[in-house]
Amino acid sequence: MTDQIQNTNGIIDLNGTWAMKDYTIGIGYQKKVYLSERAAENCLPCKVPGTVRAALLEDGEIPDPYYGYDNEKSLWVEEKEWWFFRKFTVVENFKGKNISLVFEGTSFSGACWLNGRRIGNLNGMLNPRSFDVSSFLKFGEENFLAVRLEAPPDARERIMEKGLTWRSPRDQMHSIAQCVYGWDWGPHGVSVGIWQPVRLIATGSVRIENPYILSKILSKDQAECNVKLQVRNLTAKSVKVLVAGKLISKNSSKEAAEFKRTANLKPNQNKTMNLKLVVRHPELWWPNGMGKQNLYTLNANVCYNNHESDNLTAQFGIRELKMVENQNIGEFLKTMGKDLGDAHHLGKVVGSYPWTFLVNGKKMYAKGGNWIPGDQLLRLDREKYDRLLKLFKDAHFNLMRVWGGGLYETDDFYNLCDEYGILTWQEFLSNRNFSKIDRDNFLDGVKSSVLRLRNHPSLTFWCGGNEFDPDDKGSKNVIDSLESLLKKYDPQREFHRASPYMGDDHYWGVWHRLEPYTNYRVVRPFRSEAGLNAPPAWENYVKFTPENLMWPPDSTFIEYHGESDIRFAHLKKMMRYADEFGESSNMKELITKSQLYQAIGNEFDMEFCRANKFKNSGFLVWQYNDIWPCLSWSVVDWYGTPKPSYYFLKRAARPVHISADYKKYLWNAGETFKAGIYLLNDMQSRIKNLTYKAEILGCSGKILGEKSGPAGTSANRSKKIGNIEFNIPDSLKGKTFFVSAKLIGKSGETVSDTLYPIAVSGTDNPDYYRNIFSQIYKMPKIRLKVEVLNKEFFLAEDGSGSCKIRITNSTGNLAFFIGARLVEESAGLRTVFDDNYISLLPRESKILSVRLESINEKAIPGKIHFEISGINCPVRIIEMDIEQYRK
Ligand code: BMA
Repeated sequence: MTDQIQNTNGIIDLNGTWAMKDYTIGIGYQKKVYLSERAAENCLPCKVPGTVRAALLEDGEIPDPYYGYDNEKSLWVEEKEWWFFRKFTVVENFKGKNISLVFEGTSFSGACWLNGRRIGNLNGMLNPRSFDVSSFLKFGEENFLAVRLEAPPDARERIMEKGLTWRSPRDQMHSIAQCVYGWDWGPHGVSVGIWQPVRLIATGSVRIENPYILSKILSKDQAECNVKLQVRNLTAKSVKVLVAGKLISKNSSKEAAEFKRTANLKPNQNKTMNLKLVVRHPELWWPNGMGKQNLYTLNANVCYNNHESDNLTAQFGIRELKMVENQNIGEFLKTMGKDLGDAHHLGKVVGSYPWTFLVNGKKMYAKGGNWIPGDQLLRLDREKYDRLLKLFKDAHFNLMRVWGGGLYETDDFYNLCDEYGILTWQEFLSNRNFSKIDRDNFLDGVKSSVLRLRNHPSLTFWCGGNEFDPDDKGSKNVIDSLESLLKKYDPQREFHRASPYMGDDHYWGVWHRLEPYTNYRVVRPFRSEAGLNAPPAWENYVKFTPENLMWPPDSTFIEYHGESDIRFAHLKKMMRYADEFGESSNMKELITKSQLYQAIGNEFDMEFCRANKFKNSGFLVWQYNDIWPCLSWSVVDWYGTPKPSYYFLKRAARPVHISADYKKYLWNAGETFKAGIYLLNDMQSRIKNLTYKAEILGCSGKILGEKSGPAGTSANRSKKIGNIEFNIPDSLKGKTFFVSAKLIGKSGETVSDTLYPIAVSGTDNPDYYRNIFSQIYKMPKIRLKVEVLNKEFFLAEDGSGSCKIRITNSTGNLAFFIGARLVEESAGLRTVFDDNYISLLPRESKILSVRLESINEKAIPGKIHFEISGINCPVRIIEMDIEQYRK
C-alpha cells in the first residue's frame, strides 16, 4: 500500500489501511521481515488505528468474538508476534525539516523499523512514543515502515475452566489497561495492535510544545490566562526566535487576547515561556446544567529566521474549580473510624477529601456514572463516543469517573466532554498492588497523558486508581512518585490517591452481598460506585446468545457474558433480584424483571444521595457503559441502547425533582408505612408556590391514602417537604401497593413525578424476598391508547427527524413500566427517546419525544413501527408512513 501523502501543516497522517501478518514469536524477526526486500507475503489488510482482532474480524478470518463463546476462538492472537507494514512517500520539500514519527498508542510491546533500520522500541499500551526520523526518511521515493508487536507474556497465563477462559486479574505489572485480562464485565482478550493514530510531524529547527493554560477569574469582566509554552531548540547553536499567538473564542470566533515575545535559546535548550494574558468579558465554561460550555482556542507559533518553524493549537476553557468541604463532615468523621471494616468501601485512612465541586464559585451536586473502555477490540470511533456522551448529557449528568482499570481516555472522549459539559476524573492504572509494576514505564505513560489532557476544562482531578490500598508496602512508593509527577506537570489539579479513599464510597452490599436496595440509605461524602446488574434489552440479548443457551438460562453462559468469573455465581444474584417479581417463564420476562429491579434500585440510590445534598456531594452509578455485549451493571449497553435504568436515573437527576424516601420496601401488614417526601433542587434559583401530592395506590389503581401540601425550597438545595403514612391493613398481606409523588406547577401541570412499588410480606420472614412483587404481574390488563402526533415530525436531509408519541391510560387502573422501541432500530438508524419506561396513573397521559438519527435519509425505511408495551399493557404497534415526510 503506497500513498502520496499530503502535507497539511507539517503533519503527515499514517493512519488508514496497513498490511499485517503473524509469526510464531521470534520468527518474523529472524526472517528480517522489516526489510522491504524480505517483506512478508500474503498479508491481511488492517486498519490503523485498530487492533489485530478487529482487523481479523473485518477480514472474515475469525468469528465475531462477542457471540456465544466465540471469544475463545481468537485468543490465539495473544500467542503470536504481529507485524504491521506501511509504504508511503514523503514530498521532496520535506527535506531538511525535523521530522518525528509519533505513535500515540501501541499494544503491547515491540519495536519499529524505517527503511530497514531499527528506530526504537514500543513499550506499553498507554505510552505514546516519538522518534526522530529525519535522517531515516527518503524524500520523493518510497519509505517502508515495519512495526512488530506482541501481547505481554502474562496474557498467556490464562485461567481456564470448563474449557473456557475466565477473567484473570493480576497485580499490575505493565502500562496496560488492566481490564484486557478480563474483568467482571468483560472477557479476557488482550488487544494487540496500533490502536491509536500514527503520524509524521515535520517542523523547522525550533519547536513549540506542551501548552499549559491556567485561567483565573478576576472579576465579572476580566479573567487572566497564564499560558506556558515550551520552546525547544533542536540545533547545536544559539538562536533568537519570535513566539506569537492568539486566544480565540470558539463561540464568536473573536480574538480574546494576543501575544508576541522574542526569546534567546541556547544550543539544544528547552525553554519554558510564561505569558500572562488578560481576557476581557470572559465567556466562562460551565458544567452541563449550569450554563454554556464556552471554549477558547490557543493558536501559537514560533518563528526563526523569519519563517514559521512550528505551530500548535490547544482547546481550553475559562473556569475555576475548587473542591470544598462537605456539610457536617465532622459528624461523618466521628463514625468513619468505626466503619472501616471493609477497606474496599472507604479506604483505610480516617479523613476526607473535600468532595463538593465548586465551579466558578457555585456549588455543583455531581450526578453521573463510571466509564469503562467502549469496546474490547478497541474500535473507538468518535460516533460511538458521541452517542454515549450525548446520552449522558441528556440524562442531566455532569460527572464521569474514568475508571482506573481502563484507558487514559482519548482526545475524542475529552473533546466531547468539553463540548457537553461533562466533568471527569481520570484514574491511572488499577488494581490491587503496584509492587511489580515497571515504574519508569508507568510514569512515562502518565506524563504523556497529563501533557495531553491537562488543558481540558472538563477534567477535574487525577486519581491513582481503583480499589487498592495506595499506602501499602507495594504501592505507596509508586503512588508517591505519581503524586510528585502530577504536582510538576499539573500543579493546579488535585490528586486522589485511590478510589475509594478518604470519603468516597463503593457500596456493594446491594448486588454482591444480595442486600435489598434500601441498604443504600447510608450517607457518605461521595458515592462513587454502586449499582445493580441487568441484561441488555431482549432484542440485543438475542444478538449474542445462541438459541440453545437461551432458556432455561445457562449459568456458564451467564457467567461468561456476565461477571466473567465462574466463582461469582452471577445467575444466582440475578435471580435473587428478578424473582422478587415472581418466577419467570422465559428469558424475555427474566430480562424485564432484572432490568426493573436495576432501574428502581439505581433511582432510589440517586434520589437518596440527592436528598442528603452536600452532606453527600455526588452519586456515580456503576457503570455507565459496556465493553462488549454482556450482562453488566451498565445503564447503556454496548449497542448504545439505554436500559430502563437510564430513564429512571434521568428522571431522578432532573434539576427539579420530587422523591420519596422509605427505610425498607418489604413491610408487614399491621405496620405503618412511612415515607418522607423530598424536593430536590439543583437549580441556582429558588422554588416557590408549587405543591406536592403524594398518594398510596393499590395494584388496581385504587387510592388508599393521600397527602398534599406546599412545595418550595431555596436555590441549590434539597428539602424534606412532607411525609406520607399508611397503616397497612391485613387485606394487603402478600400484595403490593404503590407510592406516587407529584410536584405540581402553578397551572396544575406536572413538574416532576415518581412511583415506587412497595411489598407487603406474605410470610413472617422479613428476609424472604422471593415473589414479594408477584402481584404486579397479575394487575388488570390495560389497552393503552397510542397516538403519533404527526404534526411534530420532520425529516431533515441528514436523515434525522423527530416525532412525539402520546400514550394514554384511559382506565381506572395503573399502567406499569411501559417501554417504547423502534422495531427497525439498527446501527444505521438510531432512536433517542427523551423519556421511556414510564408508568401511567388512572386516566393519565404522557408524551414521549423521539429523535431519529440515521446514517442518511435513505437509511430510514418507508414505514417505521413503534412497539409499546408495559408489564400489564399488551403490545401495541403503531406504524408511521415516512414516505409522506420525504422531500
Ligand atoms: C467495583 C468496580 C469494578 C467492578 C464493580 C462490580 O469493584 O471498581 O471493579 O466491576 O465493582 O463488581
